[in-house]
Amino acid sequence: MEEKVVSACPLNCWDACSFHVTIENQTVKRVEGNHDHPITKGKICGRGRLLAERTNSSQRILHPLKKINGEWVQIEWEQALDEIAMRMGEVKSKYGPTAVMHSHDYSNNGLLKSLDQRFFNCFGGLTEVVGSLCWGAGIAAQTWDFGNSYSHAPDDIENSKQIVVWGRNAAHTNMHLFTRLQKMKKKGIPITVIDPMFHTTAKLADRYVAVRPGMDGWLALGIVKVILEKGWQDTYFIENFTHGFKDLEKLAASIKLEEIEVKTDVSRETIVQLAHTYRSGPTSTFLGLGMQRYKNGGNTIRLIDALAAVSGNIGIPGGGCSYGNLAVGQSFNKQELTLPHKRREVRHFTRMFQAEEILRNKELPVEVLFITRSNPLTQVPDSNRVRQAFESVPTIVVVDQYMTDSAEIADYVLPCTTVFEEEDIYYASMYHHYINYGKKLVPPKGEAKSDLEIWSMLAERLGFGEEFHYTAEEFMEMGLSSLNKHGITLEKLKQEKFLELPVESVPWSDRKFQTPSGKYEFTSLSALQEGFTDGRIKLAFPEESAENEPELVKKYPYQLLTIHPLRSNHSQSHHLISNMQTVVVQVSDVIAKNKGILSGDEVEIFNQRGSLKGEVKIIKNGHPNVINVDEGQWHKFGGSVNVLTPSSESDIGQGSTFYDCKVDIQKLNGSLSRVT
Ligand SMILES: Nc1nc2c(c(=O)[nH]1)N[C@H]1C(S)=C(S)[C@@H](COP(=O)(O)OP(=O)(O)OC[C@H]3O[C@@H](n4cnc5c(=O)[nH]c(N)nc54)[C@H](O)[C@@H]3O)O[C@H]1N2
Ligand SMILES: Nc1nc2c(c(=O)[nH]1)N[C@H]1C(S)=C(S)[C@@H](COP(=O)(O)OP(=O)(O)OC[C@H]3O[C@@H](n4cnc5c(=O)[nH]c(N)nc54)[C@H](O)[C@@H]3O)O[C@H]1N2
Ligand code: SF4
Ligand SMILES: [Mo]
Repeated sequence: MEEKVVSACPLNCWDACSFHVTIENQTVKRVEGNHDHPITKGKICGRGRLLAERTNSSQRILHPLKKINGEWVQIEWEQALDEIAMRMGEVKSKYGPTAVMHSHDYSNNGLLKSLDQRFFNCFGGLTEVVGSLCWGAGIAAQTWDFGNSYSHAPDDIENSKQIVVWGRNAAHTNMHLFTRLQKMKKKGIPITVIDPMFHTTAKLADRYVAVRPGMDGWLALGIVKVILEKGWQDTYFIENFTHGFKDLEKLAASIKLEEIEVKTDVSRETIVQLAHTYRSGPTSTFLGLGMQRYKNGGNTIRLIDALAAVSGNIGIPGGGCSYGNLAVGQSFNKQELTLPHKRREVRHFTRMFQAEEILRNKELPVEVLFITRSNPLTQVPDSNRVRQAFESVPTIVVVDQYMTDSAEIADYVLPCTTVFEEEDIYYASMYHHYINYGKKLVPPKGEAKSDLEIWSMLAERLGFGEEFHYTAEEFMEMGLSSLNKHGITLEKLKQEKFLELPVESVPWSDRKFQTPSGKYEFTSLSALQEGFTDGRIKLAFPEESAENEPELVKKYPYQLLTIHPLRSNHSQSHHLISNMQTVVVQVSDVIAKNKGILSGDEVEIFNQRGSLKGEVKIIKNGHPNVINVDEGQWHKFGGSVNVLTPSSESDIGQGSTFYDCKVDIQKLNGSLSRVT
């Protein structure tokens, strides 16, 4: 008999959707949207629906595997865990706990997933990856400017008179914002999209601005300049609630609008129109993550924040500069879950430089590498280097559901459960502030175990088992303990399936900012405290730009973007969708014309780090210098575009610089032979 149960999407995504999952004979049949959820309202995307297939697929890893003489051999859990624990113990007594490294990301948004930190803290420490491939520069920027990164509640868009979507491909990545944009458009609210790619979100816009990649900060300063020249700024807000405005004024005065036009490829007329947009608000700005994945990314976001502040759009209904919504994750009692006081020694490698650090640290080498909730061989930049670094590590343990590129190079692969085979609380610190409950719905396939079970069994063997002598329920209660005073308990969550967190719908409406001065800071005092020489906003160029690297750009003239795929969360779907198994190289019509390239041609794109072959699809109307290859492709289907991207770090926040990347392109003769 079929049964429909409420569950939740675990994927790293803006939307944190609520599901109805149909179960029959202990098997997941279908995943659909839950109409009762106030934000996600019954609509989900293909990635969510595919979670049924992710659970049922015959490609799942069903048993622990060990690589012996280059071949995978199935072994018992007991053997796998005994051997891994013994190796960890040996390494710890010889070198200390930092000889064990944990490379992880956030592929699953479950609260209990943070228990990996409890495990390593109780182990005594580790080499930990810090910073973010995803949004580090922008989070640091907003933290400097506002003291935190908070978003307006989704429905507050109803109060906007102008909407600017700045570097967020909502149609592909944030479907419930897209639905709201469509609604607002119908109501006649003007929508502006600023993005070098003319994608589905751009098509919806009333005004589309094809900014030169990495130059959004300059554009924002241009708009500020016009606002100040015309006297359209919110003087009351600036005088009473901000710090450092004079520095911003000086920066604006230091550059001519003509220069901004030339550098950004945006005309004066458009810049003036954008100033009007910010003047005739409330104007809500939805920042994406695209324009901060550059060397100058932090300053870019600071300049856009500054524009929202100068134009009086902070702390008002229908306004805001919405990026992350950290208030969500900050609501939980993570201290009690992760026990940070237990760690004795820790070494930090940034996510961006994890490969370089492994290769560089010869005196205290990484002896054991754990990879969980991530697929770094595909997702971390400069993947040839990542491969080289990881292959130099004596023991690699991967916990995953599938034989990914990262799993392929491991010594042990431990099979883990999918969302429907385990219980957890799901949330995203991105778009809305509801948390969802997900029950265990079906038995694990094969011998798969949850991450929590795996950490618990290893902890037992390593002598700190008692720290894991709690049930999943008890751990969830621990995490929710900070919310009990607001009436949020596990019992209530289980009953209602989703609950609204006590998070403000219109952040900063009291004009009390979490910065050292308590004001909005155009010049950041936190920056000074963190040891930066001054906290002023800088007007900088991307790293791989004609201004910074003229010789390099002569050799590799085209901007390579590597945006997120529509039908996959990063690398998670390609093996399950047959027509996603090639590399598609999207080339602007201008480049294609210059190079005599036609749609369907086989091409190679290359730079100083690597090369990648793929089939051309011509794109139009965006910035003329852009080539895009969606990130996430598997080695066996042609390979990850990260063979080309730079491992560098953003100006602030230890963020990535994936899109700060130049390539050249050449047409190949003959048909594309796939790597198998
Ligand atoms: N379908 C799908 N949805 C996803 C994900 C996925 O993998 N697939 N991943 C999830 C995750 S982890 C994240 S972080 C979010 C990301 O959500 P988004 O920020 O919406 O997505 P990105 O693909 O990172 O691309 C950002 C956009 O930035 C644009 N861009 C690139 N460079 C610049 C620039 O210099 N200036 C401007 N203005 N725009 C620029 C790109 O053209 C693209 O449209 O999406 C989440 N949702
Ligand atoms: N070129 C380029 N590269 C990028 C980006 C880009 O825009 N361009 N975007 C970056 C961004 S924003 C992000 S967030 C990162 C994402 O990087 P990752 O998080 O490494 O990417 P995923 O492909 O989602 O890989 C997650 C892996 O975790 C596994 N997994 C899923 N659920 C679980 C679980 O519960 N437990 C365990 N142990 N494993 C699980 C999946 O099977 C999958 O193999 O990629 C970054 N890489
Ligand atoms: S991937 Fe995002 S949009 Fe799709 S179902 Fe999951 S949370 Fe919703
Ligand atoms: Mo991300």
